[in-house]
Amino acid sequence: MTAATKEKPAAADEGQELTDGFNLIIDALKLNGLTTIYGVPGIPITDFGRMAQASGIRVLSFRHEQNAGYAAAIAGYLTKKPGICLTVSAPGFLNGLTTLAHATTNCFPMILISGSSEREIVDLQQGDYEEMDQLAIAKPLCKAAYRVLHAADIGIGIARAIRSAVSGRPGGVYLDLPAKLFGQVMNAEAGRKSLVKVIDPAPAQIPAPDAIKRALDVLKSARKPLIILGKGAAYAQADEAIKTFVEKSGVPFLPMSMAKGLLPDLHPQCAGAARSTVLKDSDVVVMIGARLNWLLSHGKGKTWGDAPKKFIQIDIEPKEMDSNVEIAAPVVGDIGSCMSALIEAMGKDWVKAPGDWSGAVSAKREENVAKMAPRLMNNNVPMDYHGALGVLRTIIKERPETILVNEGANTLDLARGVIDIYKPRKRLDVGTWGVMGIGMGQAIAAAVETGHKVLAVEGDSAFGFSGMEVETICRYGLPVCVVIFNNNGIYRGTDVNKAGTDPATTVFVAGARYDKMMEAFGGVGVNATSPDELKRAVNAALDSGKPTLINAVIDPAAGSESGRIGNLNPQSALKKK
Ligand code: OXT
Ligand code: ADP
Ligand code: MG
Repeated sequence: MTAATKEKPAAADEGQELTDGFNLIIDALKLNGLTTIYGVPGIPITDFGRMAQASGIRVLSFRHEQNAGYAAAIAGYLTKKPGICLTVSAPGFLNGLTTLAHATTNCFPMILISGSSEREIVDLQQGDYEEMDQLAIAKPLCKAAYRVLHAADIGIGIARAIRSAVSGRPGGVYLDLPAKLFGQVMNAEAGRKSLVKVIDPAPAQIPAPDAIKRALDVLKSARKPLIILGKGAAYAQADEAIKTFVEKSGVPFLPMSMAKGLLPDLHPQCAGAARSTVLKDSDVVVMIGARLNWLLSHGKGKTWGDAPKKFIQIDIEPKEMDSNVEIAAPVVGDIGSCMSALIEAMGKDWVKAPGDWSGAVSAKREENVAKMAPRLMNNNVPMDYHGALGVLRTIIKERPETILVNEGANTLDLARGVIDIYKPRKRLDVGTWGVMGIGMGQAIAAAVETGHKVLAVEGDSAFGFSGMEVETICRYGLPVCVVIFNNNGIYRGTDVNKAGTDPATTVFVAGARYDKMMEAFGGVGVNATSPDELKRAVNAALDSGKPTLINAVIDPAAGSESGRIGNLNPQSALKKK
């Protein structure tokens, strides 16, 4: 029996100061510095949201839990504190669940807190309001899942959730709060004592000296070394140490999508524009907070060429080692500690990467940059991707503090290459799953958590997954400029249904005016048909900070199927022409 069930009924002990589940949850969150909640209200958490707001917690109310969840997940990534998403039971919970799984897959710390129906009724399947065994459903999709049944356990429950989310490899945690818990009353002093402030929630994990020595021995043997920076490195916020390691080693580095800007894309060692070459020709690869998953062709095959490769992998998760190929030098620890240990062990006399290799990488990079340059200057009407992105690239160069959110297929893949990023954690996107729908949630959280202006570059399909949140952006007056690359469809707007009945599966209403959506809620809407118009509209939006949506009219024939990952798209050999 816990303390709560031992408590005398409130009325029996007149004069004692009381607290309840509502207040204890709020106090526990605040005690741990969790002062922003993303969610959707309703039974049984409506009053909780009101009370949290009244207590000074910022409670951002969304139009759909999935968008609130994506906001919470990216808030976790940006702050290293678990982002909190709050939902109602069954359907609200399920709407949030995709994002909990997404957070876990991407190694972002997040806590999904859902109200739930009464255990006794749920377990007997007697048909409660929004009945569902949420804890059981959440478990396989997240890093940890807990339920709190007694008010006196709220402090411990929230502490466990926080520690589980941020320690080791970060991930998503589910916290189940049955409706009855909120109203449970207990002695206020006992309640205060039951709260837990989590000390050192993500303890440093120091790498073993042997592992450091092994890694440097392998690196020393390299003739064509390469560093790959992943979003785990960006998450770690060890920016200076990473920069020192990269520069001291002199090794070319390739940033994964969300690691762009950890060191500027225009850094002389950046190999982003020579991707194929460095993957193929390198002989030793240092992975820093990046996994050898599909985005890196699992570390093998054509992408990696025929030459033998040795991998050094730096990661907080020991099980990541050898997940796809042999890791010659595993270094397990947090990236900050690993970088410091490596830098120290390199000493003063470390010999930089061979100049002929660095020179070859630079030459390839310059060649690719030069090839792309004229395409970015085109002023075609209707716009193609490069013409439109050329404008946005210059704007981000002039405003490097701006956070770029990016989703779509062509809109994603081309923007990733074209728009240089200059500072850490300024590029947010679809992540490990390539999921559409992160756009507005990420844009909102980025603005809320950082105070910086946000430019969301969205495919018209991608935007559709979270588009209703433009109302949320307007309601909170957030400095978000959404640019929709409107090519009338998924990948292209030119597909035809050969049966001649309904529209083809990948096309949308032609010539749609998404800008009107923003106007409907009091924001600024602009229809941009040329790069010049686009440039003017984005600059005005970022100057004013007013919620703005620009419908950028893109040639419907400009894109390609699945963007840069068409190779993953199975095609029927029996397809009728
Ligand atoms: O070295 P080489 O020669 O190879 O050249 C490379 C670089 O060196 C060079 N480069 C440069 N050159 C010059 N200058 C600069 N600065 C420069 N930088 C780089 O350029 C090339 C390419 O470089 P890159 O990009 O680094 O390399 P590459 O080879 O592409 O990298 C491989 C990958 C795998 C790492 C990379 O491609 C990647 O990260 N890809 C992620 C892809 C992804 O996640 N896509 C999203 C999913 S697609 C699909 O699933 C979609 N759906 C289905 C769906 C989804 N996803 N989710 C849900 C919930 N439901 C359904 C849908 C519905 S997309 C989609 C909507 C699409 O329609 P939209 O309207 O939204 O979008 P549009 O397509 O615009 O219409
Ligand atoms: P990307 O998609 O950019 O390649 P991934 O999400 O695949 O990046 O990989 C991120 C990796 O970073 C994960 O394996 C995760 O365990 C690791 N990671 C996250 N945070 C840290 C940290 N603080 N220290 C070390 N490794 C970390
Ligand atoms: Mg499109």
